[in-house]
Amino acid sequence: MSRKRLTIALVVCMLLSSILLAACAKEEPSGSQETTQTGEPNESASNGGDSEASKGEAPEAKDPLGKYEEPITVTQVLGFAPPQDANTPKSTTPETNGYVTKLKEMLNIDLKYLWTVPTDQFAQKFSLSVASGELPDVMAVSQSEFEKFREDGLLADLTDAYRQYASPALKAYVEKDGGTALKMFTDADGKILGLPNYLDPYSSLQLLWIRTDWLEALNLEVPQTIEELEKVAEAFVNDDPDRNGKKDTYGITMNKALITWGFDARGPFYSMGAYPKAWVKGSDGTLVAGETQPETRKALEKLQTWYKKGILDKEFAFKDIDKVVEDVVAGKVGISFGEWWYPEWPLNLSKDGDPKAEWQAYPLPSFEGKQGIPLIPKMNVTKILVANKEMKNPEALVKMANFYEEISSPKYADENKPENGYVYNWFEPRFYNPTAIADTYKRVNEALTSKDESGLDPGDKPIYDGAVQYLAGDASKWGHYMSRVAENGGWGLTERMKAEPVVYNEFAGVPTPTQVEKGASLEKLTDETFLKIIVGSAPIAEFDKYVESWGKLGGNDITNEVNDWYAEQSKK
Ligand SMILES: [Ca+2]
Repeated sequence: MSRKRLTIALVVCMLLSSILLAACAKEEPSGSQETTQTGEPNESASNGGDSEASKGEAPEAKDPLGKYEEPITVTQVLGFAPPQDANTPKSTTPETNGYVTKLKEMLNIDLKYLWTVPTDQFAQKFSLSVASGELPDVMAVSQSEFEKFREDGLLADLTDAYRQYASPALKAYVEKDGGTALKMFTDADGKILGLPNYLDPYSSLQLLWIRTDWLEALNLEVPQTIEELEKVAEAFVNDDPDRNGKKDTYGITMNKALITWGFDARGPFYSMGAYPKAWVKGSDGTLVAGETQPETRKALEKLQTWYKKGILDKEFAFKDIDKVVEDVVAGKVGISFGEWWYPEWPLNLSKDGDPKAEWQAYPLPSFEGKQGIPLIPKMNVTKILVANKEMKNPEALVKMANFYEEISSPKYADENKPENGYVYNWFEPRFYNPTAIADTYKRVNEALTSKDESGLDPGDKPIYDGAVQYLAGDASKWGHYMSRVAENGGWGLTERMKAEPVVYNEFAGVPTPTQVEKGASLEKLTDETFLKIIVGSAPIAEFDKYVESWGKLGGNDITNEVNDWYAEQSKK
């Protein structure tokens, strides 16, 4: 599950950063397999020059950026790629990174790399370090690594360090969700063992995207129910919505990976109250695997009829996402379930090919009188910052994170530049605003209404400027405007959906032992069975046999393990 979420975040950021956006441009998959989205911090901590006060017993606030009187050394390891920004001086190395030299100047911390390797060698090198017990002081780790380190007792207690030293800017990010994520990395005694970075869980919310120009061409209304959607989709197949005299369009996109990061079956399933490959709360309060529930059976039955009617592409079971995107861009399809960022890619390309193409987002339709409720992850953790328990100054981890936020603030905008040798993604710890997209959406809309730009953060500016250009008639900014700014656009609707019910994927733990052992073969069984049912090569009754096999082949054990984890969480 976490890999899936990671892929989504990675892809979104790849897409977005290729499209101009500063708010997502600072993104990098590092050796520690994390992916982050960034926003600009909007608070900055005071830069005091106080010397380190003596360690009091009671947690009392200390200067977040207090300079050590004597230099201290903090060790790290790094998997790195060449700087993304072409303006970075060629001579810049991880050791001469502007962040590293500035850290020394401001805090008197010497950052030493035990080793640095190209990103693709990081995982192997890091597991060797783990095996040999030669861990650095500060590490950015995955959830699985965190669990292993915690079980092995390798992690420093960060409670006092965080409570005493975290700057308001850092706290605002780490605890933006009210402390839920932080609690996941706090042990049973209340000791904070890791500081999480995470994304807004709503960033994967499913919406219904429809070509409203096709609706208008055929004199159809926006569908509110699955039944109406089916009628619209049939008309898109049979009634020549593009008016070229050929039967060359189909209704709804889907690709061979049914549950993935785009152009897939999540939207139709969720609309019908089915949540395959998610752990949702069952009627007795325990967690159940969505793929084995009666709602999923019913949804598969419906998808089977859609396939038969030609609403789904006859070739979808052979198509990956790229192929489906080609259909969208070529104007062959008018309905696609998906996320807020579709206008930025690839709907913008569909519009480039056909300026009349109008894509609009709507909430999930209802099914049999019940409103479709989208699924979102309970938690979307991208990486966890931890300290080795041997580390002499664990508070330095927190102070370094404070430093990153400080240096990212507008105050340092002239100094903190690639041409000055600052390579942000070689530096850890970096924490980002989990609600950067939502915050930018809000500020940009306020500025558009008031015509006053003074409330904008530096990262908002390109989005604001693009919106102004779009509103003045520059159609090339449509994708950008419809994704991030328009009230009826992708994020605008996502933001409104925050007031509506959601279903949570409740399991946010590391893979359970049986999942590790049998999860992949169970996923394969699920994928193959569902595809066979949808394309009609197996009858719906196959589902009942599947549910039985799924349980026997490890699913029942996994369900127990997942519920053990769940019971554990509720005790915290
Ligand atoms: Ca046609």
